Amino acid sequence: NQPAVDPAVTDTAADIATMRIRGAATIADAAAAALATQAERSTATDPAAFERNLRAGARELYETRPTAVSLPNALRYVLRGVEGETVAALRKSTIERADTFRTELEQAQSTLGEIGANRLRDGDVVMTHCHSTDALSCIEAALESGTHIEAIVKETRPRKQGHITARQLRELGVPVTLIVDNAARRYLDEADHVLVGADSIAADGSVINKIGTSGLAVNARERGVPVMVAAQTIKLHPDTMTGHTVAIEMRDEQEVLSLEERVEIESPSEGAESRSTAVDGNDDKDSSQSESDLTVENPAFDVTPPRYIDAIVTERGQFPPESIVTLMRELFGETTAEPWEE
Ligand code: RUB
Repeated sequence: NQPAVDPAVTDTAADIATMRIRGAATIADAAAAALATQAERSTATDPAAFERNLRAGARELYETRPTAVSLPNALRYVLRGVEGETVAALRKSTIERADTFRTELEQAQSTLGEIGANRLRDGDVVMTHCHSTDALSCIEAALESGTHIEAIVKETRPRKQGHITARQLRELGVPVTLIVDNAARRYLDEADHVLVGADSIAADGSVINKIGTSGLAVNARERGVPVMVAAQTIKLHPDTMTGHTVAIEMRDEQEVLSLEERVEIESPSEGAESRSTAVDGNDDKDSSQSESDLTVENPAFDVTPPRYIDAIVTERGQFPPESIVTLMRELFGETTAEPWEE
């Protein structure tokens, strides 16, 4: 009667869902680590129960956020390498496979960084959007080879991941100009590159990344600034080879509009009393919220068509977006049933 999913895995899933763990590569790393923990701590006494529990853990992780394909790709990689006749052998292979995944992930990011750094010249100004560890790896590699880089960092509403980017770039000694998203077009005149990461890349070369990426890419094209996407191959979305589209995550409206702000828009005359009860969350207004004609939409990602992207930089080299499908076929081949559904 042991719980199917270890509490540590449930905690990781909650951290991913609430974005304490965020960013496609970091999510993939955490998911692989969680599967290793599930294997380590499993009290299953027979191989079938062990595998059932592992699959249940993978499913719980899979269901957290829908857009970054690095998450299912990580789960697939680990689960497909699990082998053995006994619980001990299954445990060992799961832990080894998760370790290999995490090591390769780190290696891929640093190789990608060196490849991406070749596109950056001494004195270049790079405009960033959101926070991408793959994109930062390119800047870090450029700095290591003595190239001076400056950055214009977009704040990235609603969650301001640009602040994480600004902090990490400052730690690397990069001069940073932080701007609100709406100032991007104006500052593109001062940029030599737009550099972003990806949550998923589709077979046609479309890039799915933080909301606002597509508008930035269109403006960059109009201004003649090349757009470079830094993305390890675990960001390639195998389902898109068979015509599936990538699900775009819709997040909580309160990331955009707090309960207090909603009250101010809907009933500005009600004053402080209604504001404080709304913040407490136990005002009657809460229940009427669903009937309100004030709708907030909060998509977390958007799709940038391949024609606005100059290069996709991976650990396997850089590609024009239209040719990424060749690499995808080589790496993923035919898609089969998901291991957590078996
Ligand atoms: C993060 C985001 C990042 C990609 C790539 O969105 O869009 O650009 O995940 O990041 P969120 P990395 O903050 O909603 O997770 O290069 O680190 O994988």
